[in-house]
Amino acid sequence: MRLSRYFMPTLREAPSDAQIVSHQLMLRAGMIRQEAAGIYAWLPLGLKVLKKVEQIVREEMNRAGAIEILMPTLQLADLWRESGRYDDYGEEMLRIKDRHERDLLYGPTAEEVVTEIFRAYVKSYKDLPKNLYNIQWKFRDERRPRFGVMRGREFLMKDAYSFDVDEAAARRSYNRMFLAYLNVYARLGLKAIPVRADTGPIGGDLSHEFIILAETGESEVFAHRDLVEMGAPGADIDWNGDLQPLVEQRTSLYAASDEMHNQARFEAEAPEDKRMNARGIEVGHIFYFGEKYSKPMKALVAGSDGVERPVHMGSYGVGVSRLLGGIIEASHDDAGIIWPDSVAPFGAAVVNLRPGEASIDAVAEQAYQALLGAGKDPVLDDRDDRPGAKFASLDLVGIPWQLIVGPKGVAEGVVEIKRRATGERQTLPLEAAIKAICA
Ligand code: 5CA
Repeated sequence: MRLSRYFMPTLREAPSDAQIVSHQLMLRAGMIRQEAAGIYAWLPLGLKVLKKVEQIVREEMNRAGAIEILMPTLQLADLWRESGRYDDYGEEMLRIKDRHERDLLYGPTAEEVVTEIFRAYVKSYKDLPKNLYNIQWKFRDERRPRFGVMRGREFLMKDAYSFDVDEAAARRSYNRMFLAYLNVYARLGLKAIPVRADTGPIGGDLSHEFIILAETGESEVFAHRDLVEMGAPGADIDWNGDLQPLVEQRTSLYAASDEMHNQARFEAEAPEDKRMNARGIEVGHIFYFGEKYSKPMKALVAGSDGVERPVHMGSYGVGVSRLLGGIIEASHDDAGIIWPDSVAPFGAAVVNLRPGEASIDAVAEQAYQALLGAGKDPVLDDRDDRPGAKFASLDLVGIPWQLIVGPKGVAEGVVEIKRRATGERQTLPLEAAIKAICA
């Protein structure tokens, strides 16, 4: 991609209504454009990062045995009448009528739809367990949409739904998602803390929220400090084995959202110097709710004894679009965003300081082709602009590497590389520079 032909509308100043740094930086970097309160268009750079985050979530879901489907954004009100949630959900639900006066809604979540799909096909315990997920836009008519993609009205969610024969099996499915979530956040460069959580309108009795620490976060957490440093389990655990010890290792340390917090228990379970009370961003929420939907919606499976019983379900949400804001809150400096390599919109930028000057263009093109061949997804900054302005915009949008090609270096047979995260610079022959970037 050549920046001279790209669409990256960066802004010098953030609009004054953007209160938190991630919202300001997403607007300034030309990632999103607000179309209505809490509703955004995704511009090229924002869309690229969104797709990368989505793909990491997808890979970790697949690894943990979940199967991808795609459910519609528009859902029939009648399904929600079956579960009893149509009237309960309140003003957050966007209700729509079609030309036949049928009641539809823009899905805020998909327990009803997935239960309808499941009950149409699965009848026996022999077909269990199953976990179906989708990555789809949701709509919640939030009273106070704010902080950009953090609390949108339209937002992208990964929602997975597990189906099991009984509670013990459902808890095994829950454990798989619990650990898969930790792997997702680790790949995004985030430290997420699983905390015991309230179940709200989804229902059920077992639930965890995954919180990343940030002062601007809307959630409050109380947790044992050691939990923050405890790493993710890693991709190579035995997903079909007993995961309970790995889960217990993490759930045995005190951690609760403010709704679930119990100060006396906190003080009994965590020594004073290990007690942390901080703000954070909820980037995932998982629930086990048993028969809450399967019973009223008659999603029944025959057990090994031939008796039909409601299937046991859980649901597992990741705020995919919210994660972009979360990553930026966790990783930025005064100059702009610092993307982790795993989700950066481009892997490296080749900065041509003299576009139009043949000898410089040739080296820049050679560098660009080499990075392209190495799968680094580079961008070529061939814009006719002051070097200072080019560097500032590349720092702002957070591309992890800059490879700078200018007249002085070309005369000496070298280029300069700069690592965005540390500001560290090296002057090297082109081949060594490519190697350093690809290491
Ligand atoms: N059905 C369940 C799980 S599949 C569910 O809807 N859970 S949820 O309500 O907790 O949402 C899942 C995740 O979506 C949250 O953890 C949060 O990260 C994200 N999310 C929720 N509301 C919004 C919003 N208004 N804007 C952006 N992200 C949101």
